[in-house]
Amino acid sequence: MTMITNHMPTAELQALDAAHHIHPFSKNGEFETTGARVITRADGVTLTDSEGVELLDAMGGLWCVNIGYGRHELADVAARQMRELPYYNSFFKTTHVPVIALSKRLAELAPGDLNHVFYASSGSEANDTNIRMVRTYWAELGKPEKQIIISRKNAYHGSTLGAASLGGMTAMHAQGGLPLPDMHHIDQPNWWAEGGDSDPAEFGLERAQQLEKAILELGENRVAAFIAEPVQGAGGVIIPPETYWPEIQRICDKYEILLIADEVICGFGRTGNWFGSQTMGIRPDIMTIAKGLSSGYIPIGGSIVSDKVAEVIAGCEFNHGYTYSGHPVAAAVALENLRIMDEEGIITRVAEDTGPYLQEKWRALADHPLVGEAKIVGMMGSIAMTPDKSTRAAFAEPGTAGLICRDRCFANGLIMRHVGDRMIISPPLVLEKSDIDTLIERATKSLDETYARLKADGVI
Ligand code: PXG
Repeated sequence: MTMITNHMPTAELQALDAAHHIHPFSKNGEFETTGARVITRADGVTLTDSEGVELLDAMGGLWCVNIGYGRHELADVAARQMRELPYYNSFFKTTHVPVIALSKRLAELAPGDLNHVFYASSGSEANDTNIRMVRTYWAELGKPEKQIIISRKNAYHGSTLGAASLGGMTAMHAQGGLPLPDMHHIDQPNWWAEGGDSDPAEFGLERAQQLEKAILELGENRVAAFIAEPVQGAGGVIIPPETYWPEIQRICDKYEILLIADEVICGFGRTGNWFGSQTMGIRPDIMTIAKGLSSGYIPIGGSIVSDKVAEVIAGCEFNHGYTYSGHPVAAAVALENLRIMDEEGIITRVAEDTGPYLQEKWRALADHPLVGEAKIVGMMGSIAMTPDKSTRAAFAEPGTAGLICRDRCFANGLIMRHVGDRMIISPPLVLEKSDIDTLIERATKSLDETYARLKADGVI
């Protein structure tokens, strides 16, 4: 058998990849002609590919490498834990030290009475847990008809059947017979794209009040929970108007609807606090966590649950769990990641130092002729590209500018993702000021080149 290594020619690796590997969210047939980029190593905020090209990773992998690449402490902890206790479960009245320690730490970090953790290996699985948990909660309270979960159009909550049903992505619902029953989606608070002539504050209120309308229409006795990200990530980093979240909280309180904050992206420092719920001033009953919990070094996710919900669930046998719920190696690595975040003051830097530095430079991108709005909270930002700033016009063919800009970014040594014609960043939180200068310089160059190309093509 041939050993496949980093030293093989790129074309050979690409051919093997195209022959045997099905990529997520991709048109896999294309890899036969174009070949996927082979990433071979990473350190700090920089990736290296098989051709030796270095890329500044302004997406932190997939919004997850919060402490940056190359932290050997995590590898050491994983190796130590694998030697001591590589696996055991917590199904049959057993537990282990890494899961005890991580749960205690998460209870300390999470706001309010969010003191209990149910583990999964990903955000999708954790959201599936949430669906079953909130429905079980109401059933245990004698209200089994409270089944409906309200979410938002264009939301992303994962790819399993349950999580993709919670999500509001039409392209996902179109495949595989989704959504599951008793899922309802209201509009997202995306003022830039959908606000028309309205004032952002009024628009935020209107979008939040859609929740109240939905509860009244569907029946208060039928609605179990509302789920949303504090700031929509994969939907395009949509930072809601300031009026939005207080109104949502008021409505959840008034109708006693459980509030699930999906913190898979916003959690663990991304918005300048441990959790996005703190930044947005909300009091969720459940928080979904994953990604930054381990900085992506190992798969782990979960649901942090309030005393109120946990007490009810504790009264029944909750018939739910994964082989890898609270996996000892994943728990130990996550705990080490949290130690590093805490001891190195990484979140304080996002809140008070490098965060504001990035924010100022990012917002200044709004002066570019192609950029309509440039928004950012903590270290998650987006810019909306438009053919006409004054009318907030969309491109005739959505994604025209986004695709060109994404490719220009790659060519200029920057990984910045596009969602339609929005460009988004979610870099490692350990970005230095010099990295931020490089990021902005490369982003500006890529925007200039995109603008020139759109002009040459007669699109603008
Ligand atoms: N909730 C949110 C808010 C997410 O962003 C999930 C749940 C699901 O997590 P898992 O671990 O099951 O993937 C996510 C994941 C993208 C992209 O291209 C975003 C995600 C995943 C893959 C791609 O923006 N977010």
